[in-house]
Amino acid sequence: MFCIQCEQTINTPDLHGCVFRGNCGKTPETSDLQDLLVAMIESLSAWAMTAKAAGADVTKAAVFVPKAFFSTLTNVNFDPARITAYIREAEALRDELAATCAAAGAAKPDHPLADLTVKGLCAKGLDDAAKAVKLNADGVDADIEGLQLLCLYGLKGAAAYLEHAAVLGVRNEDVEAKLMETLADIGRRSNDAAKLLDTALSIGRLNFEIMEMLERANTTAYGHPFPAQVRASAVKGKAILVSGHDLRDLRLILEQTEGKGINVYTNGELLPAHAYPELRRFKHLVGNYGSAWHNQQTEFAAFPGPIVMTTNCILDPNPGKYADRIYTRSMVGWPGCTHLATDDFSPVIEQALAMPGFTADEPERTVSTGFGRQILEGAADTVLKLVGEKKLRHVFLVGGCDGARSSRSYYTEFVEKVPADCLMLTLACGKYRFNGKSYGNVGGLPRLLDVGQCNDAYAAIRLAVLLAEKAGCGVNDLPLTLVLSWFEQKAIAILLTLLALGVKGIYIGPTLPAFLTPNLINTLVSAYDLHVISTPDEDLKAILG
Ligand code: FS2
Ligand code: SF4
Repeated sequence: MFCIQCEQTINTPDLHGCVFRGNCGKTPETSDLQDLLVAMIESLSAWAMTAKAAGADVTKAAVFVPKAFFSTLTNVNFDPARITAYIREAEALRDELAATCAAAGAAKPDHPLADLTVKGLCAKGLDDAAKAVKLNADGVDADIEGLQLLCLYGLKGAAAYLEHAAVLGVRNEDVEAKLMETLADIGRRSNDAAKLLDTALSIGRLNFEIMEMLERANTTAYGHPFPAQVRASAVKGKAILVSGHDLRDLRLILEQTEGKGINVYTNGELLPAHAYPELRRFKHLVGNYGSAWHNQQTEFAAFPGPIVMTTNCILDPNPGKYADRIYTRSMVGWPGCTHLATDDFSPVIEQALAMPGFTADEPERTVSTGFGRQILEGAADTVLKLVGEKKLRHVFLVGGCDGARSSRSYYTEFVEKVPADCLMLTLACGKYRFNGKSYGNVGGLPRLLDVGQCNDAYAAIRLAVLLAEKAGCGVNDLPLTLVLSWFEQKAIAILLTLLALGVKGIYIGPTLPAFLTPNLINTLVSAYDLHVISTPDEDLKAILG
C-alpha cells in the first residue's frame, strides 16, 4: 500500500504516505485495488482515444471513467468488492474497444498499460497485479514522482466534478475526451518535469471548464441560489439526514418523502442546497444538522434516523454503531453498509418511519448560505463602489475542505481577526469552523458570504474576474486574497485551476501536500507566490500591510 493523496496522510521523517493502513480507514487491500483500478482506466482511456480516432463511439468509456476514478477519491469507497467490480467492468469495456479497434483496422495504442489483464485473477493475483502498477515505482526521482502525483490527484478531483455534472445530464464529449487523453498520458509515467508541469496546468484549465458545466447543471436543474437562513437545530419529528454533495439525490429524497411526516436535514457539503429554489420549496427540508465530515462519527451516532451518504466524505460507521442506518449512493461504499443502486429510497423512508426521530424542538439557531454566482456578480458594482469610497479595504476568500488537524483552528481565528472593513467569502466544508456566528455588515453587505460547496469556487473565480474587468486591472491587482484549506483531491483540482488562471499570492494550509517535494514547493512559491499559512496575525499583517 502507498497512498499520499490527502492532507491526513502520514508524513514523518520515517514514513512518507500511508503504507500500513490509511489514516482514513482505508485498508491495504482496498488501496492496492484502487491503484489497479486507476491503471485499468488508464488502459481503457488509451484504447478509447485510439477507438475515437478510428471513428468509434466511446460513450460507454467516457461515462464510466469519471465514475470509476471518483471511487478512488479520499473518503469515497472503502469496499474492496465494489472496487474489484469496477476493475472488471473497466477491463470488459477496454476489451470491447480493443475489438472495435481491431475491426476498424486501428493499431494498438502505444501505451505501457495497453495489455494490462486481470481476467480470471483471484484476490492474490489482483494483489500482485496491483503491486506491478504501484504509484511509487522504484527508481523514480522524487520530484518527478511528485509531479506525476500532482497530475493524477488533480485530474481525480476534476473527474469527480465531471461525474456530478453528468448525473444532472450535462455532458461534453470534448471535455470527456480530454479527461481520458490526460489520464492515458499520466499512465505513461513521463519523466519530463516541464511536460508534467504543463499537464498539471492543463488539468487546471480543464477543471475550470468542468466547474462551469457543473454550475450550469445545478442552476438549470434547481435555479440560481439566493441567500437563505437555514435552521441549524433539530425540529421535533421523524428525520432523514442527507450528506455528501449530490443535489439530485436530495431532490429525489424530498420528492419521495413529501407528505409522509418526515423531516429532511442536510449535512456537511449539502448545506448550500437550501439556497436553490427548486429544493428550498419543499417545506419538509427543515434544516442542516451537524457540521463537517470529520465530526460525523459523533453527530451521526446521535442522529435519530437513517443517513444517506451521497458522495464523500464517509467515515467508519462501526464505532458509533450506526452502520445499519447509513445508506451509500453512487460511488460511495463501506463494507457492510446498504448500497442503494436505484433511485428508490423506500428502505430509508421505512427506517425513518420506524425510528423515533427528534422528540423535541431544539432552540432555534440558523446559519446563512446562498451567495452563488448570480448574487455575487450582482454585488460586483457595490463592492467596487465601497472599495472606491474606502469603506471596504479587502476581500478574503477563506474556504476549502475541513479536516481534523488541530492547526485548522487557524481558519477560525483568521476569520475572527479580519478587520471590520473587510468582506469574507467562504465555501466548502471548511466554513463550519466559523459559520455559526454573525460577523456584521460592511457597506450593507453581510461580512461573511457563503458561496456554496467546494465546486462553487467557480462562482468566486467568476466574481474575481468580473471585478478585475470592471476595475480595468488584473485579478492579482484586486484587493483580494485567497486563504484556502485543502484536504482531498478536489481541492488539488481547484488549486491547479487557480494557478492555471494566473492567480498569485494564495495562502494554503494547514500543510502543503506531502507529495510535493521541497523543490516543487520552491517552484510553486517562486512562480505563483504561493504561501503556506503561518499565524493569522502574521498573515493578515503581510496581506493588509
Ligand atoms: Fe469536504 Fe469532503 Fe467538498 Fe471535500 S465533505 S473534504 O470531500 O469535497 O470538501
Ligand atoms: Fe492515507 Fe489519505 Fe490515502 Fe486515506 S486517502 S490512505 S488517509 S493518504
